[in-house]
Formats: sequence, structure tokens, C-alpha cells
Amino acid sequence: MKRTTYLSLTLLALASVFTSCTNQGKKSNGALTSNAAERVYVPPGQYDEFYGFLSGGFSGQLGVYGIPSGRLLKVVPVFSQDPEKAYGYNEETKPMLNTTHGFIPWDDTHHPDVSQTNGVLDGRWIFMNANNTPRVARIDLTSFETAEIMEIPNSAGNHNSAFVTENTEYVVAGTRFSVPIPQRDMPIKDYKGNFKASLSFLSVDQDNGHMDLSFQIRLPGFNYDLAHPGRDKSHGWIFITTYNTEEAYTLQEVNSSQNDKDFIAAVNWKKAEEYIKAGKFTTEATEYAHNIYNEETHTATSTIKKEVRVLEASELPGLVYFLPTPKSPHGCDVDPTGEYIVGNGKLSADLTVHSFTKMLDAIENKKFDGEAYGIPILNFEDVLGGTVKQPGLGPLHTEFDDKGNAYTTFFISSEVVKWKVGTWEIIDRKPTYYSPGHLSIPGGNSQKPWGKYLLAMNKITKDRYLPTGPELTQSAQLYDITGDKMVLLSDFPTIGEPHYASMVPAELIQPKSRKIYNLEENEHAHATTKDSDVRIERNGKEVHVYMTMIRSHLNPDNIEGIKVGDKVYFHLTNLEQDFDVPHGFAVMGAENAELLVMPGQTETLVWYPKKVGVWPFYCSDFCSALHQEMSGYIRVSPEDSNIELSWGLGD
Ligand code: RUQ
Ligand code: CUA
Repeated sequence: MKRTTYLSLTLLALASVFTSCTNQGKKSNGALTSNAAERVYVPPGQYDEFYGFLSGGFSGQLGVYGIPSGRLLKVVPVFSQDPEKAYGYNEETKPMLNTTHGFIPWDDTHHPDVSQTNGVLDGRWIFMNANNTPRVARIDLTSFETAEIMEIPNSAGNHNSAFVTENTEYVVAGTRFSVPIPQRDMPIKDYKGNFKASLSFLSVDQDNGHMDLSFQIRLPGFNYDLAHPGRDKSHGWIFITTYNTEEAYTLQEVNSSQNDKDFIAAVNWKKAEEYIKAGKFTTEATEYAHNIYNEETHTATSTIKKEVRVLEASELPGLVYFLPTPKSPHGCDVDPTGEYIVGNGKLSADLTVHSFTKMLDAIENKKFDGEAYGIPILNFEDVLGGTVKQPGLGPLHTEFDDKGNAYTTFFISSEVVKWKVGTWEIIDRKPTYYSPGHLSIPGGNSQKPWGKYLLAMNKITKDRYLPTGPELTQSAQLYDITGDKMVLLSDFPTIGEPHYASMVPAELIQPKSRKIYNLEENEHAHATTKDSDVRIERNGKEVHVYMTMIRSHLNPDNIEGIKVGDKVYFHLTNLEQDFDVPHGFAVMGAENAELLVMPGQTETLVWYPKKVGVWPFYCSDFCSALHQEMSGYIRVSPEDSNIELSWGLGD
């Protein structure tokens, strides 16, 4: 234990040495070549070449940026409520944030992953994980809205998620924390052998993207950190880093760093499908929410599902193998050919690369080195494909270009290192400011990388921007990787803490981008698609206001007969059918903020009138020259008043 403590102290000390080095280096540094500014400059009125989807980390959102400019285009609320677009506040989208733990409006998201066809990014959907209360979301890349959220049962710390297979057959999600499964009351010290992990396979309907929890694989109680599906020759497998194979449950910093090697778990999901077909699963009772937003009714529903099919890894031969990998590996990355699996051992001096071909051979010839909970451990030397010697300190993640190169981030030595796949030689290294986590290359985790840019996402910002008090924005850095040497082009601030990002050529998404919702297709239960349908209905204390919005009035704009103690539903339909003409809606004293209604869309805000008076409401989005006129009044009378319900627009 002493030695390990010493090791972490050394790493810490090194970290500060390196940080201060790079800090100083930066002041005089000529990292920017003279034409770097030109290479990220997108002239007014022109478009970026790529979309960058950067996870919002602890903000629970997804940031959409233009690359190379770094311009922020949109923040998509996913596992969050959004005071810009009313997601999670309006009645239509509240069900999206429902779970079996109740309404969870804030989560921690790390890994956006774009759908693929034949191992190439296709720009249909982006999937993303919620770490804390395990969920997987699907964001539709025509509307750029969260379209679906699936809660993951039997999981805890859904960090190892969401990873998309080559034809988007599955989105795979594993547990970072092992827990009692099923959950029960038991002493923490009995962790070893009793806590378990699960790997969930969510199938995806290729027509509409709908997810279904197809099955789970039950695994030993290690920590499963990151994963990548095999591709091309290794299609049908998924590779997952583990740490804490010690099964420590306290002071993990030390106790989880004892073993010389942890594992990369190689899971054969084609085999899993065979076992499912052959009925080798057990159906377990559990509970999880499945939430879907319907684009016709503009309304989300939440359904609680009750069971899941489970495959027990220790009992099913050929399903899972362990590849020994030094030392507490974090990222697990597969090269574009599918042959090499890179384990980024956080505490290892070298980068370990496994060979898929050798792995198959080792399996066939039973080159085993023992087993863990009934799962064969393959012999390290027999699966080793190569080693990148002393590339840097604290490797976290690796991506690939289209010329046979790999790029790895090093957190402690604060740099990106370029190396050659196959010869394992180091070609280039460039500092990052400071301490990068993930990096991203467009298509860099698929069969087809577009090796033009590399984005490093840094954990520490320090002095890169004007200070903003104790809380600083996070920072991304863009490199040109078209030459032998990487060239730093720019810094740009990001929201939350991006872990992974996915970058996609704009041409795959831009032509399909939705402009409006067609009024004729609006099937919202409370839509008002023409002015003659404007009305107010009272049902006891419940009042429904069917209101329309168009430049530049709200209809009705005078309402009387509302009483203290009512519950008023404002159903707003935006009658516009032009691109980029949303209207907002705000009414004084509303507890749940405002609405922002897209052309042709209907949204609902609930308002509890608590005080007698005449209260204004208005459009909160500057929509026209007479936007300031787009307003009205609602009269609230005492609870026992007998003022008749009435409404109007002019005379
Ligand atoms: S992780 S910064 Cu959350 Cu993907 Cu490595
Ligand atoms: Cu409508 Cu401002």
C-alpha cells in the first residue's frame, strides 16, 4: 500500500511540474503559426465544415459547435431543464425527465456517439449517457431535440456509455460502479463477490430510432469505465476497460491501484444474440422508465417497463474474455481497421495495444492465464499487439486519422501525442492547455475518419481566458492534423465539462435540418390551428386556454373570469409557417418560467393565479417590429366571485 501511495504522490508532483512548465512555455510560445487564424476563420454568412457535438458534462446538456470556428450554435437540453427552450418545464417535455426515482432534472453526461451505417457516421441520431441516474438519450439530428430517454435498470454510474455499434444495431451501456443486483440492504464490506455489474444492449429501430432494452449481460463486480465496439473484422465484439479488479470499496485511490494489470473485457455480442435466441437467459423483474417525445403530438410520454432478459457471463462459454491490461486503464479505443484495441492505462508508463487476430487465436488455442469468476483470462503476451513506449504520463483517450496514425491525450503531462499504428513509434507531441481528457477527430472512432482536425478537450482552464470569478469555462483546443506535425489553431470555451465530442461533416446533417412543424400535421391534443378555434374551457377549477400566436398578437389578448385557486393551462400554438419565427410566452408569476414555441408547434404552460389583480402576459422572443405590442392581460378575481369567463381580441 505504501508503494502505491508513493506512486500517486510522484504522479501528483509530476503533474504540477508539467503544468507549470507548459504554463511558462505558453507565454513565449509560438504554437500559433501565422495563418492559424485564417484556418479557423469562417467569414460572415458562411458555414462551418463540421458540426461538433460536445457533451456538456455536469450540465447534462449537449453543446453544438461549428468546427473549425468554434462558434456555439445551440445548446440541446438532454438531462436538464432548459430556461431557453422550456424543455423539462413545459407540460409536453416534463415526462422526458421521469425515472423510477422520480423527476430528475439534472444529470451528468459524458459520451455523445453518432449513429453509424456500415461503420461510417451517418448523422441520423446522436446517443448520450446520463451517468448519475443511469439513462441513455437519443437526440434527433433533424430537429436537434431530445427525442427519447431510456432509463437503465441494474446499473449505477452509467459512465461506460453510450457506444454505438457499426450499423447502430445497439447502443451499449455499462456500469462504472458495481452494486448489489437486485438492489438490497447489505453491508458495504461484503462487496467482494457480491456486488455485480451489467452491460446493457439497447436495440435501435432503424426506421424511427426507437430504443428497446434488448438484454443485459451480468458481469463480475469490477468498475467498467469505457468501451468501444469492434469494427470491420472485429464487428460483433465490444471491448471494455475495467479498473478496480481489486474490488475495493473504500479509499479506492489507493486500494484500486494494487493490481499490476486490470482487464479489457472482450464481449462477443453476436454470441450473446445466439444465447438469447437459444433461450439461455433469465427474465428478471425490475423497473425502468422509457420516455419518448412524439413529433406529431409534440408531447412526450413516460412508460414504466417491468422486466429485462439477463445473460450470466460466468455461465455462458465464449461470451466474455478478459485481456490483462496495465494499469487501471481508462479509454478503450479500437482503430479503424478493427484490429487494434488500445488500453490507456492511467498509471502505466507505456500504452498497451491488443491485437484482435491474436485474441481470436488465443481463444481458439485456449491460451489462458486463469479465470475470474468463471471468465477466462487470456495470456497477456499472447494477445499483445504492440506497445507504445513511454509516450507520456496519464494516458486517457485515443482517436485515429485516415492515414494510420493514432493520437492519445495525456492528462498529467498535458499533451497530445501522435503515434503510428503498427510500428508504435512516436511521431509528434504538442502541449495542450491544460490536462486534456478526451480528444475527437471527425469519424475518429469509426471505420472512416475525416483526418483534418483534432479537438482536445481540456479539464483545466486556468489562464486561457479573462477570469470570471472562481468558476471558469472549460476549454477546447483545435489542431490541424493534415501534416506530419500537429498545428494548434485555436482555443474556444465550452459549456459544462465536455468529456467526449463527436464531429460530423455538415453535409451529412445540414440538408435534413427541420425548419418548421407543419400546422396541418399538428396532432397535439390541445392544438389551436386556426383562430376560429381559440377558446377557453372551464372544468371545475381547471381552466384550459387555447391561444394562438402570430406576428404580432396573442389571441385572445384579454381574458376575464379567472379566479384565485384555479389551475390555468395555457396551450399556445404558433401559427407561423416561416423558418426562424418562434414566439415566446410569459405570464407574470408563472412558477415554471416561459415557453418558446416553434412555428407550427404547440406547447403548454401551467399557471397558478395566487393574487387578485390584472396581470400581463407577453411574447418573450423579439419576433417582429411590433414585438413589444405582442401582449395581453388576464384578470384574476377572488375565489368566490361570479365574473363570467370571457375572452377576446379587439372588438
Ligand atoms: S471520461 S475524460 Cu467521462 Cu470519457 Cu475520460
Ligand atoms: Cu412574438 Cu415577440
